Amino acid sequence: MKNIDSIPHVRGETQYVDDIPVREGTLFAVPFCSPVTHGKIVSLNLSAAKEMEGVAGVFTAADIPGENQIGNIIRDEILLPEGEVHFRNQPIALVVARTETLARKAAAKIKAEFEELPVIVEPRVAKEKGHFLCPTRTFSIGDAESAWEQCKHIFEGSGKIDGQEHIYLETQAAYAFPEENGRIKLHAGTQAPCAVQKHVACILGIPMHMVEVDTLRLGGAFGGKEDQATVWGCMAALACQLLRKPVKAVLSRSDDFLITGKRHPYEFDFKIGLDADLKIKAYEVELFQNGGAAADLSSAIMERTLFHAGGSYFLPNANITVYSCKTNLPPNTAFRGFGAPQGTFALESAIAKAAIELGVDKSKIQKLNLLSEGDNFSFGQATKRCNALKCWETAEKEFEFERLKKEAAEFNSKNSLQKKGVAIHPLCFGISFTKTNLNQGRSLVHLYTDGSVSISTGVIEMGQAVNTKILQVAAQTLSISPDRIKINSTNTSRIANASPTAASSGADLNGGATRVACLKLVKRLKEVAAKAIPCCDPSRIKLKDERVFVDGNPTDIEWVQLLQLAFEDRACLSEHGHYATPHLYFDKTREKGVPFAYHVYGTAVTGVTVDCILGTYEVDFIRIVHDFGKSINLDIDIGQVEGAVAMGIGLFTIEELLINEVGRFVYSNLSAYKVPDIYSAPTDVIVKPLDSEPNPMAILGSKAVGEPPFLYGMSAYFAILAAMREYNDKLPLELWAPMTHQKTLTTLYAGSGLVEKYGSIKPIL
Ligand code: LUZ
Ligand code: MOS
Repeated sequence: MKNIDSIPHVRGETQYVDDIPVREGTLFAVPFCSPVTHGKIVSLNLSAAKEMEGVAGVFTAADIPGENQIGNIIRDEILLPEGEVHFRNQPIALVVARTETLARKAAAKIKAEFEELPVIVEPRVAKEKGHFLCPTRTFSIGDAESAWEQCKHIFEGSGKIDGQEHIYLETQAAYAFPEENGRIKLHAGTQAPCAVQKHVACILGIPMHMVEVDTLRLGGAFGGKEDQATVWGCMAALACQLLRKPVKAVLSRSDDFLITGKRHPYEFDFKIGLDADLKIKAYEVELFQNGGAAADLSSAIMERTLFHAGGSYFLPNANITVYSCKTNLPPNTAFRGFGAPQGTFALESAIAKAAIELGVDKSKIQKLNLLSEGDNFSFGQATKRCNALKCWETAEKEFEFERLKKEAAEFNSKNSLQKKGVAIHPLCFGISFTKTNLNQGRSLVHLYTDGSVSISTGVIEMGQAVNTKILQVAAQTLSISPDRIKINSTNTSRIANASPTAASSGADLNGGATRVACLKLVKRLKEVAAKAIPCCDPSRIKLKDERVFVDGNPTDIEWVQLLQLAFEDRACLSEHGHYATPHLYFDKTREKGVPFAYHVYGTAVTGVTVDCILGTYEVDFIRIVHDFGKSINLDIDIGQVEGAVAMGIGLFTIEELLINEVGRFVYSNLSAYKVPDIYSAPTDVIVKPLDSEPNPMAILGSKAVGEPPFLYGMSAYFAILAAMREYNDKLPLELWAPMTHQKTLTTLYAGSGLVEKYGSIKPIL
C-alpha cells in the first residue's frame, strides 16, 4: 500500500499550519529576542513598540495569567524571562501586530539594557563549575575495576560529537483561535499535542478541558517538535487569550535556527580493555552532555545514551557515566536517535583507537564482540531474538565485505592522492520510551452506517507515513478495504493524555490501540451476525473481505449490511482502544530492569573516497541489512531507512554547529549550515531486509523503524578515517565528529607545517 499522503503531497494539497485560511482579524506574533547570551535585564522599554500603528500588544512574563513554567520533565523552564536571560536569542517579549512585517518592525523598536554575566558554552567547563541540569547517572555491569587486570591491551582516549539542526521543512508554527466562554482552540505543529494542551492550560491558568489542540500533520519534526513546539503553542495561545483574537505564530527559518534547541553535542573520555583474543573485557566512559540553558528532554536523552553506550556489543564489565551539563545555549532537545548516536559513537571511537594501536582491522574487534542471544545489557535486560550476528554475517556475505575491502586496498595502492575507505557498523536500538509510563496509546474508531470508518489516535503524522500504517492495521483487523477508512487529525478532545509521537513507537502504541478497538468491534459485529443468522453461535462466525462467513462458508451478509443490522440492533458502533506495552519496568534505584519491548538490529557497510589534496570526500555506497521483523509496509520502511541514513551521514560528516565562545550561532540559514543534498547523498544505497521472524512485541510483527537506522550514518565517519589513514598513517587520532571537509584537510596535513604556514582553515566566528 502506498503512503496515503503521497498523491496529495505531490499535488501540494496537504495542509500545514501556515496553510490554514487566515481568519478575519488574525494577528501575527513575533518574538523579541535577547541580544546577549547571559545577563540580567536591567531595563526593558516597550513603549515605542506598543505605540506603533497596527500593534495590538507587546507581552512579557508579567502578562502571563497562570504560571510561567513550561518545563515538562523538570520544571526549570520559563516561557518568558523574569529578570535574567540564559541564552542568546531567548525570547524576552512577544510582539503582536496586524501583520508579521509590522510586528518585526515593532520588535526592532524595543530597547533593552543588560548587565552581562559570564557565559559557559563548553560542557566540561559547566561540569567543573558544578552546573548540571539533572543528577549524574552511572550504569554498571560486572566489575570493571578488577577486570582491567585481565586485559592484555588497554587504551584511553577522548572524543567529541557535535549537535545537529533538525531542518524540518515546516518551521515551528501555531495558530490559536478564541472560542466561546474563554476556551481556546489551537492548531499546533507539535509531536505532543497533549503536552501543548497541558502547558497552555498552565500558562493561562485554566483547566486542560478549556484547551483543544489539533494537529493535522507536520512538515517534519525529527524530535525538534517533541518539546520545543510547546513554546510556540503557548506564545500563540497567550496572545490569543489576552486579546481574544486569532493569533498566528510561525517562525521564520532564521528565527527557528537561532532560537530553538538542537541535538545535544557530547564530549567523552573512554578507557577500553581487551584480552589477547581481542574480546572487550572492560569499558569505562564518561560522557559530558551539552544540555543548554534548561533541561527540556536532556534527562531522558541522557538515559537513552546510558542504554546505548554498549552499542551492539557485549560488555561484561563496564561503567558508563553521563553528566548533563548546563550551558548558555538554547535548550538542546530530542533529535532522531535521542542520545543513542552519541553514546554509541564513544564506544565505536574506543574500538577504532584500539584497532589502530593494535594494527588490526576494526571490523575484526567489532565482530568478535557482537551481542548474542541471552547476553545482558548493562541495565540488566537480556537480548531476545538477537539478530546482531545474523545481520552482520548476511551483510558480509551479500555485499562481499572482504572483496570491497580488497578493492579499496587495490585502489589505494594505485592512487596516491585519492584514497578509499570501507567501514562496517552494527546496529542495536532499543524500542520503547525509556520512561515506562509513556508506553501507552489510544485510538477511537467509529463505524458509520454507510460502511465508512473514521479513526482518531494520539499519533502525529510527520511524513513518516504512520497514518498509512494505522490504516493498514484497521483494514487488516476489520478485513475491509482500506478505501473505507479515514484517519483524522490528532486532537486532544478526541484522544486524551497521549504520549508524544516519539521514540519510534508511534505505530506500535497507536497501531496497538487501533487493533484493540477494532478487535472489540469485530467481536460485537460477530454477535450481531449470529443473531441475524438463526441458531448460530458467534464462535462459528468470521468476518473476511467485507463479508460474514459461517463455518468458513460465505453468507449473503456484507459489511454495509452488517453495520446496518448492528445499528438496528442498537449495538454500539464506536470503540475506544487502549494499549500499554506489556512487561516493561525499570528500577532507577538499581538502574536495572526491562525498559525495552525489543531491539532493532542491522549492519551497514559503507565505502568512501577521499580527495587528499582538497580534503573533500564522497560516500560511494552504503549497503545495509536491516531487521524489520515482518514489515507491514516495506516501501515506507525502506524510505525511513534511506532518510535516516542521509540524516545520520550528515551528522557525522558535514553538519556542524558553529557557535563562538560567547554562545552566538554564526549561521542562520542553509547556505552556511550544510545538510546532505542531492549531490552529496550517496547514490548507491541498498537496503536488504533481513530474513527475519515477525516480532511478537511489535505491531503485527513489524518492528519500529524511525530512529534505529540513523546510526548507520556513523559508518561514513569511520570509512573516511580509514581512507585518511591510507594517505597519512601518522595523522593525529582526533575522534571528533563531524569529519567535515575542512577537518579532513587540516587533519591530513597535521604536523606537516602546511597548516601552520597557511593558517588553519577555521571558519570565521
Ligand atoms: N522521547 C522520549 C524519545 O520522551 N523518550 C524516549 O525514550 C525517546 N526515545 C527516542 C526518541 N524520543
Ligand atoms: Mo523523537 S527524537 O522525538 O523520537
